[in-house]
This record gives sequence, structure tokens and C-alpha cells, in this order.
Amino acid sequence: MNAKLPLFATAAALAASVVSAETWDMPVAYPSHNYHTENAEAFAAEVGECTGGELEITVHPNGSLFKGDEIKRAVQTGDAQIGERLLSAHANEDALYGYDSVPFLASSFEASEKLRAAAEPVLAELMAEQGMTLLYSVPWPAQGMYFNQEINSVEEMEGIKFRAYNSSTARVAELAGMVPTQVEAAELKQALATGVVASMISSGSTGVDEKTWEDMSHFYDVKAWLPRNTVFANTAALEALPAEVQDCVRSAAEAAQTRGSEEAESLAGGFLDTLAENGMNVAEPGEQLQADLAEIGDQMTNEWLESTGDKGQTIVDAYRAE
Ligand code: PCA
Repeated sequence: MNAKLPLFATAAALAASVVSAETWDMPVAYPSHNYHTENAEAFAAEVGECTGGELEITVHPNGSLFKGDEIKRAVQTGDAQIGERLLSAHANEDALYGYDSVPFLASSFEASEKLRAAAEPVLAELMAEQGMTLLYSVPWPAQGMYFNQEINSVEEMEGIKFRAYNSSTARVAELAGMVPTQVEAAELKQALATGVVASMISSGSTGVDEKTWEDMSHFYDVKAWLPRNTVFANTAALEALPAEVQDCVRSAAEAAQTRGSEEAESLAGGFLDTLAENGMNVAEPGEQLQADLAEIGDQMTNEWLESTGDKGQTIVDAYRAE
């Protein structure tokens, strides 16, 4: 007898009409075991819980749904409802997106948090103009320089093939006489292994993700800046949700920002230990190298202030006033 079947179907239909779950795709560019991705998973779980399953967010790691450099556009156009992106990679579109990658402006976790808060109104406005709602951001550990040889000055970098992830990294390379190529993290291992690139600026976190000790020998802890991964939603998709669901998204975002930032700070030292344990030479930059990089940093700070005008200055003033 199949008497139960229609009954079951009715119950299912009823449940669906009560819950009517909305599902969102959340593309991210970094691997599933990276703390940014784990934090995004925890954010998605919290949204699910808070909304009683009314909004389900599926995180797609490692550029699997949209590649890193496609994520912002996907969210802007609504192909994805929410996403995580290293926004500084879009500084060529608007230099304000590079606020977190101005050399030596903010080189500690504490300073990075101050800079984030100072930049938030300007960044949120810029994103709103593009149909996106800023939700949260989490820093990477301070950026160091990776090479496959000892480096004591900028002069010694001449001609080295360099992996860039945004216009600041490309500009450092250019000013140092290196040859930059933009490579997303998901393609980095292959670019290193095949010799397309042989150096980079990044954190110990990405160094560990990509097992850089297999391809490079030296890490210099120059603490150039702490770039951030930013999570944002398509504004129309967000505003189509019931008010209490939107509240859940915003409160989970706030919690994710705090949790992710604490996680970054607590993991940072261990990443460098792991590089060293695997045979990399992890060191402070020498005096000459430090002085050379400071000079490049000054030039790039001026360039950034010139290209961002009043808005960039507003961010720097608010940051320094903190
Ligand atoms: N890792 C990311 C961005 C900054 C970082 O530490 C990357 O290298 O792609």
C-alpha cells in the first residue's frame, strides 16, 4: 500500500512553505583549511542557526565556483549572492580598494584593525555605489618577502621573477627592478614549481598553505602591510531577505570579523615556525634592505595619497587620530 506517500508529500510541502529556505553561494579564493575559509564556514553555520535554516550559505573554497579575480564581479552582478575577496586586488579599478596595502602604514594587527575602522565608511560607500554591501573583513598576517636566495638589498632583486597578487605587490616589484606576474593563490604552487615566478610578498599563512619551502629558501619578515580578505553581499539579494534574516547576516558578520582577526593573530607566529621547521631561512631584513624598502614605501604612500585624493587622506587622518 502506498497510502503513506501522499501524506508524506503533503508534510514535506508544508515544511517547505514554513521554512522556504533561501540558498546563497559564497565563493572564496583560498583553500578549505585556511583560517579565512574556516571562518567563512563558521559564519555560514551561524547564519543557518540564527535564521533557523531560512538562509543557507554554501562556501565554495579555492576559487572552485569563481576564480579569485572573478569573485567581486560575480557578487556585483548577482551571479553569487555573497563572496570573499582580497579587495586590494581591485585597486586598479579604484585606488581606495588598496587602503590595506600601503607599505608600512599599518604593520601590526592592532594597527590593521585601526586602519580597517578608519577606512570602513569610505569603503562601504564605494561598495554601495557598486551594488555591494560590506559585511566583514579579516587580516592576513604581516607580509614578508620570499626569495630563493639570500637578499640583503633591493639592488640584489634585479630581474627576479616575482608573483604579485595586487597592484601594491606589483609596484614594489617594479620599483625593485623585479619582473611581476599576477598569480592567484590557487595557481601559485604551479607557478612556483614551473619557474614562472621565484619570489613573492605574502604571509606565513600562504607560505604554509603552498609549502613554499619546496620552492624557495628565504623569508624576510619585513612586515610591509596586513592585507585583508573582505566579505560582501550583493545588496539587492541581501535586501530581498526578511529583516530578521538580514539581522542574522549582519550579526554573524560582526562575530566573524572578531573571531577571524583573533585567529589570524594567534596563528601568525606558528606559520613562521612551520616555515623554519621545514628548512626555510626565516629572518628579519638586514639594515640595507630595510632602508631600501622604506624608501620604496615612502614613494608608494605618496602615490596612493595622490591617486585617492581627499578620500585617501580622510582614511589616513582618521587612522592617525585613533
Ligand atoms: N596571502 C594571500 C594574500 C595575502 C596573503 O598573505 C595571497 O598570497 O594570495
